[in-house]
Amino acid sequence: MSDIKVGIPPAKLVLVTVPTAIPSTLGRGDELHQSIVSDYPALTTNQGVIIADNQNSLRATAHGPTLLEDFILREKITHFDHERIPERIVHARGTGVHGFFELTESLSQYTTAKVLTEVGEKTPLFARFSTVAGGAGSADTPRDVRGFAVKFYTKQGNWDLVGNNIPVFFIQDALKFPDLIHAVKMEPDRGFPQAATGHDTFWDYISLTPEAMHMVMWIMSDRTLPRSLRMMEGFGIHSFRLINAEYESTFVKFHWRPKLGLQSTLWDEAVKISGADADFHRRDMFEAISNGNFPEWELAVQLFTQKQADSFPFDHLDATKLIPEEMIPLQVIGRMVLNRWPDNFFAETEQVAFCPSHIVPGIDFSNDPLLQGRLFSYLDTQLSRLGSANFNQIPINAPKCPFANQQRDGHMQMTQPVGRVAYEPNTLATDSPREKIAGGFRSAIVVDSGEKSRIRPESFADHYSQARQFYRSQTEYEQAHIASALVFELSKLEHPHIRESIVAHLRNIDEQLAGRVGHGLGMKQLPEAALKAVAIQDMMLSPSLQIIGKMKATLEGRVVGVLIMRGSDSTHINAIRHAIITAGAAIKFISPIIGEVELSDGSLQVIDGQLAGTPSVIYDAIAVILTEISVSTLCKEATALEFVRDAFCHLKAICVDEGGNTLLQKAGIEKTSGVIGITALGDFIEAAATRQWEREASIRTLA
Ligand code: HDE
Repeated sequence: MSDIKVGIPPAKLVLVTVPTAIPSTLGRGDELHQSIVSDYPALTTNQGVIIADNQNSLRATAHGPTLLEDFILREKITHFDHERIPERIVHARGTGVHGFFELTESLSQYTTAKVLTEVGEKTPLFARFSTVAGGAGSADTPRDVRGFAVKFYTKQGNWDLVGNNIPVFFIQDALKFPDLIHAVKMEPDRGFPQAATGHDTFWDYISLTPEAMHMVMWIMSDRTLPRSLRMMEGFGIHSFRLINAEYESTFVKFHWRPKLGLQSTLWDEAVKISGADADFHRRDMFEAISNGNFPEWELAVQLFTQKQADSFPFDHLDATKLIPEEMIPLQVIGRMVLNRWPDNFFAETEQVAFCPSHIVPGIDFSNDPLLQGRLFSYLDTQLSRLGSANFNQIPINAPKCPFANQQRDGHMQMTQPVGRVAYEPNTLATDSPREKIAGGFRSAIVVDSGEKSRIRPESFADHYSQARQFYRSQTEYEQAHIASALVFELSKLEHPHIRESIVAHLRNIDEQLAGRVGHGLGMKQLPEAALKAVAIQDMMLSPSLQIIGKMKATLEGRVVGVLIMRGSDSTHINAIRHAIITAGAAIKFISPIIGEVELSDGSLQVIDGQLAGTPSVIYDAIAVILTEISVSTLCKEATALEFVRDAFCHLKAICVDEGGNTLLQKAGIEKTSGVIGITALGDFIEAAATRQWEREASIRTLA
């Protein structure tokens, strides 16, 4: 007999005794495994039968065929074969988190929905953030809209606010949605591109859909390149209605505003992040929650009456339009805190079923034709995705308030109702559920008249005014990014006529923008401006549409990467660590070799990332603390030079000591603004809280 230590999870690591001589006739090949698991709960089949051997299937002889009789093998493989469910046709890649909503201002004047009237009440919720175009296994950081869906488990039933991180949408009518999505997803004959808009079918469709022009401005802006899911806004997009106790209705638009402020990456940075860490956003959220840095958003509303809506220079029922904050101010009514990572990704994040039709008494829909179509689509898609009308019984989807009705049976029915009555009304079961007026859901009283027809109102015909307002409201840096993004995307097209058609639309938005893009695409002459149905309005500028204007000058929630090597100055490192942590950020140490690095005072610093595997794109700012000896080695490492070059080109603050400065010089980086010596740590922290926008013109040709 001999003692053998085996590799199993640390919590259960045990020393076990196994016989050295095992009868060769057993021939199992897993005697070690057998002996160590004896202390664990028994492994069983789905019928509860204890499995004696989970490593070998039942064979006719040692070298013979496997027997069909092996019910254990068949049950296990069959279950495995059916483990995947259809991924969402859109928003397939997502990250879900549990949390709560706390109301801080009551809207009781406007609604009977308790979630919006009971101040201090904490309503549990589940939020799922997603990209739109890519499959479930695609990367987190393509240029794409982000889904922002929240399921509130209120005392009056589940309320799903299924929004995006952009306040407008591509189309005005639900009938167009399948075409839009077919155009943006990978092209059906070739099966690519995955999660990208830079291809012919997308822009072909867009070129024929002028109503998409406002959304095009948003998706070509850095809004589609969020730095973190924790640093983006969310919007319910459509107008909804709030209904009060007197059945009076008020229109409402919902907005989520991140506590950490808005922040995006640059395009080159996002592209490189995709390669460095395809799970960048999911990991960022996971780490924030695990470290107790719970992300938080304010919930704000824009409330307005029909009379006010009639005075808007656009139609609020048109989902390609927003109501500028300067026109109807935002009222903050509560906060959402995300504080618990799901136990099981599939059971919760994958199986959660959001439906805009899930609303509670006191909230109602508007006649926005896009919203009306969504009310059908989501329930329908859950039936195909989750396979049964009983998807509401899956724990993540079940209301947390009592629910009871006479709906019965169906695939995967989990409940076992008793008694002979399965209908309402009845006289036979006095305790069976009945309809109830008090507290029951009532629709808003809306009077509509007109002819039934396939028609869009004339008030939906202005496709360019808000696109212009958005573009002109941006800072010069953001305008340049929009122009560059259009050049990049359109340069990918095989068909020049599609490029021209888009530039023809841009001429209606802003001549200067059209000129920049046309020039970037090598057009000798700009095409005629696209036809427009109505005159374009010059609307008042709205600075609240910027990202830069809404960025918070803070390092809170950010991460600083510090490149060190053996002998790096411990005084510098301690000072920088203290400054970063005091500023509310996390610090990560990077070195060419993983493990521990001995610093100048002999202390050991644990390394979080190996240089080649953790490039500077995944940090918000960097520091480089090196000795003259170590820097001479690093100057020959392309990854080290890229580490500092990328940080510089992505407009990040860089802190260096003398050794670090030598690396910068080798990489051709001048000590300009935002490149700061270790003695001016206060300046570094201040610079790291933002990006060095003025640096950009010196390192990139802005279209
Ligand atoms: Fe969706 N959308 N959508 N959508 N959508 C889906 O439902 C659809 C639209 C949004 O994390 C699908 O469960 C139609 C606008 C989010 O699970 C599907 C139309 C907005 C999510 C569907 C729209 C959204 C979805 C696919 C035009 C912002 C992910 C899987 C009428 C307000 C939710 C699913 C999650 C998902 C249909 C337009 C947001 C097929 C028909 C506008 C955040 O039902």
